[in-house]
Amino acid sequence: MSGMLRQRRIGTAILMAVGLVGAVAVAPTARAGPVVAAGVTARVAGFADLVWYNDQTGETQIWFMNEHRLVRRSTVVDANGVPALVGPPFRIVGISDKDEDGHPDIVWHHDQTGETRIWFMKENRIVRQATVVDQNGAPALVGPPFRIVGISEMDYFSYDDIIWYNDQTGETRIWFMGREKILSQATVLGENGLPALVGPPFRIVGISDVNGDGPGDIVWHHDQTGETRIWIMNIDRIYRQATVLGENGQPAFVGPPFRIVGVGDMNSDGYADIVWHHDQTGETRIWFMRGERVIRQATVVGENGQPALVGPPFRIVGVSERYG
Ligand SMILES: [Ca+2]
Ligand SMILES: [Ca+2]
Ligand SMILES: [Ca+2]
Repeated sequence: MSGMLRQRRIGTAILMAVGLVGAVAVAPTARAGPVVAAGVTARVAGFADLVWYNDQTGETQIWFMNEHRLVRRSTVVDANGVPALVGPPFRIVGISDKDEDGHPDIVWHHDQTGETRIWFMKENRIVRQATVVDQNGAPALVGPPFRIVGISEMDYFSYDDIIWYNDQTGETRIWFMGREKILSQATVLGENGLPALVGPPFRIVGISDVNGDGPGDIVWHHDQTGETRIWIMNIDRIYRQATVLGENGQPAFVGPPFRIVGVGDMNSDGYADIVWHHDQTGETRIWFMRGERVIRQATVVGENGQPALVGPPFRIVGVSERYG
């Protein structure tokens, strides 16, 4: 990717990459500000956007955000400017700036053929489509019991990576990507170096850099207790686990009708935030995070400053991160 490292990957993340992880104590509050290193094309993290999908019409709609404020909404269109309407068996499985051009790209999975397809976007327009391929250039077709649970930068190398979960074994698997090509694969390992196998009632609800050190972290939710749990990752290995704490410092247990619909840095401070949706009122609520701690909450508001309440047939299918 021609040296286009993200700013926030510079620093502790690189030390971790060369095996100094044990020597690096990352205190969230002591996180250094953006640093521009020589020879690196610096990028400024932007606000994450929300992506909605209409189950009836097949419309995909991007909400360009400024923190919890909706700036404008746009329907995704094809190269000719015509709304790109897509339905089952294709399903949106993640949003990411896969080619790091500052625009969120949309990742689809075909439930029957197992194809993973990427829409490379410029704002709300599809500029290129590609099928994910293996090292030999052949389409990488994968289906149940594996399913895609997130797209995130896991190794701070090359492009955003695709994370799979195996519903039968509880394995979490990472495809390290070079644009649409799989460069390598790895099973997520626990602190003890063995595969970290987890099943229901825990469920992966989002993947993004929660502690601000670069690599994406894996966010789980417990369907019964309402606990939100984070695997702080060092590439494919769990570095630390933490339960999300509320503003009062106590574990924050939340369950239905609130549901986590994505994780991404909504206020551009380097720490991923947790986005909830209320199934009954249509409220979208953001937990602004500092590591595993909620520091502030806000309801998403529309262009008029009023709560933007949206429900079926629309649902949030992903939270992007913008760079540039
Ligand atoms: Ca990567
Ligand atoms: Ca991280
Ligand atoms: Ca944030």
